[in-house]
Amino acid sequence: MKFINSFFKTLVQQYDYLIFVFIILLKIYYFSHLTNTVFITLTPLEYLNQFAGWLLNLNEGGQIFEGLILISFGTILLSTFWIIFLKGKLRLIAILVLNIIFSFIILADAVYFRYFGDLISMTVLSQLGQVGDVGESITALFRWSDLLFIIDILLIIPIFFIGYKKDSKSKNKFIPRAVIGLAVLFIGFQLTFIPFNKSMENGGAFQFNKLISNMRVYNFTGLLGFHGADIYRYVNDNYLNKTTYSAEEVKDIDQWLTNENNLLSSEYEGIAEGKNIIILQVEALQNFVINQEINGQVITPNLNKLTQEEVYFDNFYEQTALGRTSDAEFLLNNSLYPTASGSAYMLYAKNEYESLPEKLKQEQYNSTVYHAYNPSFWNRYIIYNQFEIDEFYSKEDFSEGEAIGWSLNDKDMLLESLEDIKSRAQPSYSHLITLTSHHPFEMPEKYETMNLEGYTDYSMRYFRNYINSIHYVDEAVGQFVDALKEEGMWDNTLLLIYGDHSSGLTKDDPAFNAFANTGEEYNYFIEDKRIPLIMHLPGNDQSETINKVGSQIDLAPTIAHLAGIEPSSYWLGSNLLSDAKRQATFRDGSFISDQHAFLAAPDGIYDNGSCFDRQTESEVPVEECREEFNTGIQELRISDKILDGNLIQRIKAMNN
Ligand code: GP9
Ligand code: MN
Repeated sequence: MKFINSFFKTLVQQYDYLIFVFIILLKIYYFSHLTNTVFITLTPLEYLNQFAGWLLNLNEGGQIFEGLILISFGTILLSTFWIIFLKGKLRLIAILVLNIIFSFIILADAVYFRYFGDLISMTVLSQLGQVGDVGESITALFRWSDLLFIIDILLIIPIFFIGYKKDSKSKNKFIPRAVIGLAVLFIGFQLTFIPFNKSMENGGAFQFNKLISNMRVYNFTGLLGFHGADIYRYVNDNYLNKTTYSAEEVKDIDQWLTNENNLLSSEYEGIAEGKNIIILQVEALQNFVINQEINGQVITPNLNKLTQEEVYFDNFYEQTALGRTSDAEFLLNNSLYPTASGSAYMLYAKNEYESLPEKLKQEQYNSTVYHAYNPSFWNRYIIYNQFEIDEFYSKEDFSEGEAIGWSLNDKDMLLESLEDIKSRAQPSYSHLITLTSHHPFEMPEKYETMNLEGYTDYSMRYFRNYINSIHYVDEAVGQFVDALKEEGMWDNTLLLIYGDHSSGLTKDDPAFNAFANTGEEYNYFIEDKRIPLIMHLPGNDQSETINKVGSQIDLAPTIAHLAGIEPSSYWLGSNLLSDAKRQATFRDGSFISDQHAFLAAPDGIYDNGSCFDRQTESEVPVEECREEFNTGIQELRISDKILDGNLIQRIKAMNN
């Protein structure tokens, strides 16, 4: 009885902690209100009802998992339960300090979000000062209403003083406090990890590990959970599990890089020297639609014309991994491989690089990326600084226009980009990244202009959408090329067009299979990765189709070759216009060369893979692929080490 008495007394004495938790929760709620990001959609009563049902096992509690209230609450308890063990002055100070820290984090995130549409991550903090010219405008981002994030700190001090005096009179027993403290820890743990694990199971694990953007992590961890996971990742990568590279090893890699650079010359060397360069990276453009008809209609008339009049690579492959579009960009910019998990854009955003734009800058080029989407997506606005890209013309810079799919339609996007390119000093380097043909390739009906009779089955919807969407994008490319000609820029521009990665149409898609002839394992493997590469070389009027294997990693060395500039020794690709021995190596160790195609087994064991002869398209003994496989694996390892150890910086420091 005595214990129960003192237990309840102690429980009542936790009112200050309760107020504190409630206030932080309110602030987090206010944050999601200001930023218009996910939070609970139920009214408080409905919520409590569902919550109780879930607790008592009466229902699945489906909706309580929507929004972030469970996990937001849980993460506060989890990070502050220890306050319950404190008493007196110490407790008061702890509450105040925690309140100040949390409020500051939430306020900083709110202000940062206003400008970048992103949360402050450890990456951002570790490169403060490089985030562009935001510094001066940060004060302009504050609003009076932001005071709500900190107002209580001033008001709360006197309240605590009253409470503190009262507390000090009563005897505060340890055991009841320990019981309450541990209970709070337990509840915090459950409220954090039950919803977290639930969303990990529901496809969240992929999102969480893929690291597309901070906001996607936030979407199921909540604000404090995001910071917790972010700090954990940072400490783990930089301290706990940091691989160290000895000076010896760094030297060896430097040596290897210098030896490996097989950049032979070609008749086109320097043909684009001092000319404007435009790189047109087309979302999900695969090669199987090029020079093809469906129901008697040409799918990509404009691209086809270019393949016939310009230099066209029909044995060219994409090498992206989980980083999708950003991996394609990464390959173009750095001629390094994407990472095996996550995305290089998120994981290595503060590394030193020797990018193509940086190399071009040394030859007086200015560089701009044009992409009508949120700058924080794929961490672009951060990593572009590392690539020394001068400007990022992103969503808010483009005019409103009609949106198709994810964003502004490609026709307007390309023409508006061209307007801007015209205003740039010469020579300029422009990387245009389209978006209309993004999965699931849906467009307003009026743009679905292809007659796709015979493909109306529901199971064929992606294929159908894809054909219509690519046809639309082809028109956009046609208009863009026409505009370049009208502006008199065509003869003075080096233009490259290629797809970023495959469309995601799979083996199980009957229409895709029949149309692209991908029924056999070998054919699917090739066709799934094959993308067109078209090059318009200024002042060249001979057309050519190049059948030698090439891949995205070869883009930067080739562009440098055409622009007549020295390639970086950190680039792993080689010049596509030369006879250099090449192979397209993929992230899992699979590869395609002129002689062989090797399909790595899911278990990663070499002998379980399949080796094909490209001439006969038939499977041959796996041994025949061994040598090229080893070459590929070696390159992947070097690339991974360069990223993991930030070795470009190390090597530069070493050689200085
Ligand atoms: C958005 C775009 C998304 O910026 O890059 O493309 P994805 O990576 O999903 O292909
Ligand atoms: Mn993409």
